[in-house]
Amino acid sequence: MTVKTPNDNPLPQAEHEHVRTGTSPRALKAAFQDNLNLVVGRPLEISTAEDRYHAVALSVRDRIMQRWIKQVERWNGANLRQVSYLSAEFLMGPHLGKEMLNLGITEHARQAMTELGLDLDQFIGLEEEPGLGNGGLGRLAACYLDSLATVGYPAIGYGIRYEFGIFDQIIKDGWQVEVTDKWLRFGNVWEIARPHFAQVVKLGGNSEHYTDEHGADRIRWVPGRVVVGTPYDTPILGHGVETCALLRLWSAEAAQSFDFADFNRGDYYGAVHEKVYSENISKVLYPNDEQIQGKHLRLEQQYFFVACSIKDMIRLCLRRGLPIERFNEMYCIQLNDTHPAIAIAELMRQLVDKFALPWEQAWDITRKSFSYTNHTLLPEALEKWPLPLFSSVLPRHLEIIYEINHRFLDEIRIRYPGDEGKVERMSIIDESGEKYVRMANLAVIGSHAINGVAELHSELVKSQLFADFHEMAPERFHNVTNGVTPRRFIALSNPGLARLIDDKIGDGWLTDLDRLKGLETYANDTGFQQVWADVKRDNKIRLAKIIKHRTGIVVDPASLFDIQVKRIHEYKRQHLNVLNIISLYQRIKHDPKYVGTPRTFIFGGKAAPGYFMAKLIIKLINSVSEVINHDPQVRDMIKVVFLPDYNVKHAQNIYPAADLSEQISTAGKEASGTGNMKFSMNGALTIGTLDGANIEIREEVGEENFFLFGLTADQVASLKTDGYAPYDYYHGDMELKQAIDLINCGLFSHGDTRLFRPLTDHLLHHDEYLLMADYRPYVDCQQEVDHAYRDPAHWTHMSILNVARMGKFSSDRAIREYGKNIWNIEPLQ
Ligand code: NBG
Repeated sequence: MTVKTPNDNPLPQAEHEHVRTGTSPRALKAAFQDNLNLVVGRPLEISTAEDRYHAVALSVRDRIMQRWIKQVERWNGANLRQVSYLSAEFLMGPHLGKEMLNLGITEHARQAMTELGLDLDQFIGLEEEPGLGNGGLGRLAACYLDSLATVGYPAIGYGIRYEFGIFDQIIKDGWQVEVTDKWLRFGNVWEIARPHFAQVVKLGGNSEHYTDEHGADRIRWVPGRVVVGTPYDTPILGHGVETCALLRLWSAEAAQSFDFADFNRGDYYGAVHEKVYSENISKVLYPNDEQIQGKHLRLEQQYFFVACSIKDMIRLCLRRGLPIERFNEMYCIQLNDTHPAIAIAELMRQLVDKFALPWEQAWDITRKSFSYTNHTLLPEALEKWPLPLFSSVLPRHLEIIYEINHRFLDEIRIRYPGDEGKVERMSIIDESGEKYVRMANLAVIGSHAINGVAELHSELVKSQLFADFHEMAPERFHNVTNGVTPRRFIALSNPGLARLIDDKIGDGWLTDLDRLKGLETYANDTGFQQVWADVKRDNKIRLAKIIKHRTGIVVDPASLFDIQVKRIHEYKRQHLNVLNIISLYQRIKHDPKYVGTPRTFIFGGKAAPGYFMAKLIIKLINSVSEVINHDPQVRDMIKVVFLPDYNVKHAQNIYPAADLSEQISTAGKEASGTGNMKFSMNGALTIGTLDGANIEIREEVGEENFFLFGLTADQVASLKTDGYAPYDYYHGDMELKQAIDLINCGLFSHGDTRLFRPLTDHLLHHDEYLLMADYRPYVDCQQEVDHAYRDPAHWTHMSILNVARMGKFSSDRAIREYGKNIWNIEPLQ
């Protein structure tokens, strides 16, 4: 078994039996009963399932805390450089199952529950999803914490404890409806509040000059108001090790002193208002894919968590006895996209205003501390703040940014005399129209290392997005291809597959994913192929039940499960998938003798609440689903399912059941993708473009084991410059024309010919993401998939090879690359 049983550990018997920390079934049973009675305060007989979940979770938490305590001692002992991973999002997924897996106690816990007549899996299923992220970026941060802990780098993930995470999605009449996510409703057993480490954060106001006690001219920030950030800590245990990472999330509260002042003046309601206003800062996660430019609260949110985190680092640095001048020896601060980029100005403010370091020295410390990961090239996703808004929230930071910019642009003018175009492009301040602060430029200028998240993306970062910066300092640009944790996405999600792999190549692969290579030898072994296919079939049966339960749709587990789950966005092209489905539908309708591979098309994903087109795509999927699933002539050949509320918890049932993974973004638009890795690790084959990490996945698994189609990033670019005419494709391809016409004639909208017009009109006249151009190659490639699936032995062979060759995509590899190339740090022993 992968899951090392605690009996493998050379622990004295007494430790296995200890109620708070022991890992034997007996100890776990006693712990559960203790926690249920003494902490939850309920007798077993009348306790609810939630009570019992709490008792199990508390028992697991005790065992993590025991390891965490040792970890703190280790950190404090050694003068180690520590990673501070600053991220506005951490999409952790439910903890219980994963923590038990990493502790290696799942089977013992299950036995303990069974002896009490209880079902462990029911409790695992009950946990609320802590949805503190939108999608890939937040989930990546969570995978990286798991790997930081497993590899053994000292690390803290700093973020925001949103009261409301990503909304829950329900589907009404085919439309997405957003419901607030109340993940904290029943409390959160995994976190511990640390009010004694709370930090005060200033906002608004102005800056002023003053003379200090040595007669020097100094500047200070006189805030308009202050809020308090309280940290909530969740230790994240690594797999099969004793090391943990820490997730420290800040929650905003009103500053007491302000309240009292108002109370004394008798302004009770004013004080309450202030409290509510302050708490709003960490109230809700903002969606991505939506313009955030004008959102005052979002800027406050970003600054809030960054200021708390930088102060926390300074506190720890000084506590360790290091002078502030050595801050960068203790910390490498990773900016997960530009959301926390204001940290650069904040550290400068602390060093210059508070610690009175000379500017040059402060800048040197700052640049040595920071590195920045870019996660997107989409221009609309690049953060910039209108100057008036910025200066109203962060007046002192704006001055600091001006100073950084002024010095930087002087350098540019010396290096490139007369090139004012360059100066304009590289400036932190966008002055082309209304003035903005460009956070990406600040991040690049203030970091010693900048990286993209897949090879192609990193190349485009260098050649397009930051071409001027790259030309000036190429050595600062890196690539670290994303990775995902195989603990959650293989072992926990797909225990059947994990067991099968263990049986063949032994354990150890979960923390050394390259060992999966050992499976290659068996790719042609018919016996092995059979058990491999059995595991897949069982997973499909499991998903079919979930689909039935959640949508009422009955699907055939023997059909090809063709799955596209991810955020809904035009560049990800869920509607290209739909066009293929409609064409297939047409073909079956028109040809009574049609033979093809029966397929179940499964979609899942949320659309940003303000993103009209994405919401219309969801409606289209559901409308097509309704018509096709009810048509007796086709419904045995194709089914279309939209699974609502795609999140980490649901994803764990989806990846293992996929035969085909849809990764069909317009080349050059998907920075990396990580779902593509999770599917492939679970034995799905990919149909995809040469985009993001698809390219590297294809390189690894072999081009013969990957269904490739579509324009390359270069071809996309030249087609656009040469003048792209989507209409020509429509007229040149009968099937495409029919598919679009069918949508427009109201077949999928009860005769409403206008409903989907915004979508089809956009495709015919603009088609920014080149669906029309990629339609034919995509549809043809889907035909190849059809043929391939009809040879089960060969399909399984390809599936095995996909898994066997996924070693590169472990987040452990990615984290080691960061450690070596960007952070220059050593793991704890
Ligand atoms: C996303 C990209 C994905 C990538 C993840 C993680 C943002 C801004 N970017 O392609 O779209 O896999 O980041 O790097 O969410």
